[in-house]
Amino acid sequence: MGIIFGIPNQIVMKLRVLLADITELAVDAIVNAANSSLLGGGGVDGAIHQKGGPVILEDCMRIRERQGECAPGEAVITRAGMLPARYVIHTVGPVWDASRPEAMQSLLANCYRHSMQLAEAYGVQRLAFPNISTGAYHFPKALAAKTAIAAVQEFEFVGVLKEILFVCFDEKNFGLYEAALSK
Ligand code: AR6
Repeated sequence: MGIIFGIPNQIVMKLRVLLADITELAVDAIVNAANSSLLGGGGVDGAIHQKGGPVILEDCMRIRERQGECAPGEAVITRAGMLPARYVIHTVGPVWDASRPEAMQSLLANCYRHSMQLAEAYGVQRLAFPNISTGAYHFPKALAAKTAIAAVQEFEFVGVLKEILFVCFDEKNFGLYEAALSK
């Protein structure tokens, strides 16, 4: 299920919008809306660690030993444990600050960009994103959808990624993505 949209000048890239639980998708990689600690939390982060099992946390701890915390806008990759996906790309969205909307958009766009860069470096063809920062981090949903779609449409793909899925968990986000991509 879902709706397929093409990016006009990149005919091989498909964008899909789904209303689904991202932990159930058998894609090459799913993206986690993590926090800087990389040690897990609630929302989609909690669901990914819970269903994927301890392997994900083990890999996150190794990354922390190597590089410390993950800054907002950055991304790291781990195995996916018991999840049907092959990898989990953990990115840290910005905590919404209404006094700095442009900085917020730029950080959120970086989450998408850095996740796609990492995905291509690992040979990922199908990548699924949740609606990063629109839960506990309170980024306004309409602005987040616009920012996410622009980041994907403007990304210079090297040719590895074939399909990007925007996985929505609520009707409001699903409607926003559908409307934005139908234009
Ligand atoms: N599948 C797809 N989307 C989901 C799922 C799921 N299983 N569960 C929730 N969502 P949030 P944030 C949606 O709060 O705003 C965590 O505690 C949810 O409806 O998960 O980036 C982290 O550890 C919303 O649209 O992430 C951080 O501390 C979207 O995922 C903090 O929350 C993001 O909501 C990150 O906050």
